[in-house]
Amino acid sequence: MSDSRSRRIAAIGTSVAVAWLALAGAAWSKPAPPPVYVHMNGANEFLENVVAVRPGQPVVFVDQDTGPHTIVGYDPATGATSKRFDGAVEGTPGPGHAVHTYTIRFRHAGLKFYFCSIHAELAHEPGGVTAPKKRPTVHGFGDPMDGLIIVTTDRHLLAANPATSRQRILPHYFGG
Ligand SMILES: [Cu+2]
Repeated sequence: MSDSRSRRIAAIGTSVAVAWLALAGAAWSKPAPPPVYVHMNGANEFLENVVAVRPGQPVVFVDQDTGPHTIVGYDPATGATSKRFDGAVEGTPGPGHAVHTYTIRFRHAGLKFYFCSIHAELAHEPGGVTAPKKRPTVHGFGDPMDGLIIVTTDRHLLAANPATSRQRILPHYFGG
């Protein structure tokens, strides 16, 4: 191969690479949706117990309690717990300390039910439905520690999230 020909091929290769990087850059620079945050403290509840997210959008569970919690997906129709949606977070001493978080994303639209297995337990109910109940030994306000993530592209549902779900740390929600 002549020198000029290999230079030409190298030049073509370079411009293809530049074009590819420009395209890839455009794809990368498309802003990813910010996470939706769900907070926990000593009240043993998920503060934003129903939130909507887009497919692929991260849901970040933030433990601002001094104690640990788990986040376990389940199917109300079968009572089966999820192997993939199965998180755990440690507590934190309080403001100014690191918080532990658990992040999950869902690829497809749907309803993702979950509960904290430390503070709630699944119970079979009439009609074949399984639902979390507060563990009798646990402090709380009578409600089980559970929640629902609606995975959707519906902008009305997405706009209905509570304001606190846009904030990673809630300054006044530590302890409880
Ligand atoms: Cu809990």
